[in-house]
Amino acid sequence: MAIQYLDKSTETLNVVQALRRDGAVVVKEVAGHDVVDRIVAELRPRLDMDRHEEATVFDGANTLRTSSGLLKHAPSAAELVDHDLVIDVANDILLPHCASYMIGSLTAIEIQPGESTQALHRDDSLYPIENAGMELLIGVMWALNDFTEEVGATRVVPGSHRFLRSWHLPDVSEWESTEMSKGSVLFYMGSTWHGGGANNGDRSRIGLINTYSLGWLRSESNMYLDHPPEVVCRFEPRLRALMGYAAYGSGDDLIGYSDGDCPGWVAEPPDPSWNEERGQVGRQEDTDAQDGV
Ligand SMILES: O=C(O)CCC(=O)C(=O)O
Repeated sequence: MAIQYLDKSTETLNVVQALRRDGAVVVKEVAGHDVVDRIVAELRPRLDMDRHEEATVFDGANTLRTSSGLLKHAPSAAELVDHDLVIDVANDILLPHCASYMIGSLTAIEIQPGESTQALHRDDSLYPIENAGMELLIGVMWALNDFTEEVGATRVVPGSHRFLRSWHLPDVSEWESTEMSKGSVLFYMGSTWHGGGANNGDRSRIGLINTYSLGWLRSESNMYLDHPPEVVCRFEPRLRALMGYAAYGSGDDLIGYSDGDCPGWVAEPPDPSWNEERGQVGRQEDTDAQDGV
């Protein structure tokens, strides 16, 4: 099975179909070089501050990472984090299982020459549940420079997302290197086995990897501490909501409310029809029915 490479003019449906079938898909050259270069320039000081002091084997001894407050330090990354294509794909994969979703994590990763392979893994293993057919999150890796196998392009095991039980492992030796040119984007399922590649070249590989998780899960990184209100107010309402500055659900089923309602950070509160369709908990009719009224 080979990972599909689609043109940016392709319909979202084709991206979603390939992602569902193979567990991963690349869309070529979605982001312009100007925005990508600006993001790298904004990230540079933060990446250079990573002194590997807390680097684990998983993080890599020759890999620079920055995630905390990523959008504060690299505001241009908002264009990719909140890109229409990403939102369209996330809507298709995640919304059948939640009323809204949130950013799980935002991380820039620079794999430097001399780095060895990162262990293949699934991003959804941090949540102690597995439900067949329900992806808990999706991962989106943007190539901020050219990804080649030699410099550590992300390794992906196509089809590995179908192995829904962690004790039934796919053959992880069947990984493919997702070589892609600068500005391209790799989508993968939370259950898809993947990992960073070894860098045997003479330049580094820089990517921005973001996850989007079901809105009723706790997000992997703490968006509120990483991006306090004075930072978040610089962004558009849709991105603010993705960063958690919006309640999940509506009516009596609100999660993450503030002052009993959707935080005033979002111009448009969530559409309450979602809750009406499934029936709210705690309606007067329910109480009356329980009381035999
Ligand atoms: O850098 C990459 O290509 C993948 C990194 C990754 O999957 C991770 O650090 O969780």
